[in-house]
Parts: sequence; structure tokens; C-alpha cells
Amino acid sequence: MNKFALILIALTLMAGSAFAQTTDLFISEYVEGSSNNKALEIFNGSGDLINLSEYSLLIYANGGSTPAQTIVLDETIMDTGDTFVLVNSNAGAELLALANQTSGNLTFNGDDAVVLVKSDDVIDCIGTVGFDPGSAWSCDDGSTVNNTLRRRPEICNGDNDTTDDFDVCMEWNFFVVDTFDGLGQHSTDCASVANGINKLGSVKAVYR
Ligand SMILES: [Ca+2]
Ligand SMILES: [Ca+2]
Ligand SMILES: [Ca+2]
Repeated sequence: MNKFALILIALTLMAGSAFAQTTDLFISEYVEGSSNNKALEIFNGSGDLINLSEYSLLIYANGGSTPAQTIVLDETIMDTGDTFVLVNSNAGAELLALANQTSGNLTFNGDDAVVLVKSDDVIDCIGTVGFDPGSAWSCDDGSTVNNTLRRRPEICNGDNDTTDDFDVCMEWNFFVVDTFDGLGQHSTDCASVANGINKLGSVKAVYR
């Protein structure tokens, strides 16, 4: 292996570890509560202003491989660090009071894959599209039914693979049913980055 290859490997490793960065929106909280208490929180950890109306939420119900619901998100300019809370229109008053947008189509109940897309590009996913897990995706800590799930602070970007196995313990912390106190803010360990920046280019620039 020549010296150039070694340097390239070192730079790639650095870009992957010391520069854990958020480049786009992701889902930071998922509420599968009692009755119609359903909500999703979307977080902008990137360094860009993002127009939310370019994004949609798709719900693939009960193992279906085409979306049962499509929810176009409202025209909203999200700044770095902003959250946006989407709530089922028939939720209770306490949850509705936290909504930035409501929709009657936000109807997941534990065994439905939830996918955030920008045009046709998958940005984030909860569950596995085309797979029916029974009543929910479960692991030792909890499941996607009758829980509030909050993205772990070390998770910097969405899960853009909708077809791989979904281990809900890998990226989420669990809170008891009808926990709403995390909605409207998100804690992260990740750095923000504007989409236009070439990561390897910026690392090279530092070490030039
Ligand atoms: Ca379902
Ligand atoms: Ca996945
Ligand atoms: Ca939150």
C-alpha cells in the first residue's frame, strides 16, 4: 500500500469518527400513545435552513409495500436546531397543544413503517417497509407500540435503508406511554454541517 492510500484511509476514518455530523432532517421522536395520541418530531440538526414543504411522511401499514398514507409537511423554514411536531388531529388536548401541524392521516399503531422522504429520496425510516412485525417492532428495552421513542443523542443522521432488519433498540430510547415532555426540542451530540460542504475536502483543507 502506498503512502497516498494510507493518508486517504486515515482521512476517511477521521471523517467518520471525529466529524460525526448531521446533514439533513431526521425523526427525533415517535409517540405511539393511548387512543389517537400519535405524534412525530422532526429535527433539523444540519447547518442549513431547510424548507419542510419539500419533505413528506409516508406510512406503510401492516407490512404493506405501498404507502397507505402520505402527509405533505407544511411550508416551514426550519433553522439549525429547530424541531417540528406533527400530531394526529384526533389526539388529546395536551398533545394537540404541542403541534406545529396536525393530520388525520398520522395513523400508525406499532406495526407500521414510517418513512420521511424528500421528493423520492428516503431520509429516515422507522420499521421495515414491506414487513409485518406482528403487533410491533420490539427489543429488550421496549417496542414501537404504547411507548414514546426518542432518538439517542449520538445518532447523527436518519436511517435511509427501508428494507433492512429494524432493531428498535439500536437508535432509540424508550419512555412510558403518553410521555410528551420531550416534544419541541432535541438534544444531540452531533455537529451540524451545511449540505454543500465536501467532508473530505474540508479535512484536506485543515491538514494542507
Ligand atoms: Ca397498523
Ligand atoms: Ca432501516
Ligand atoms: Ca424531542
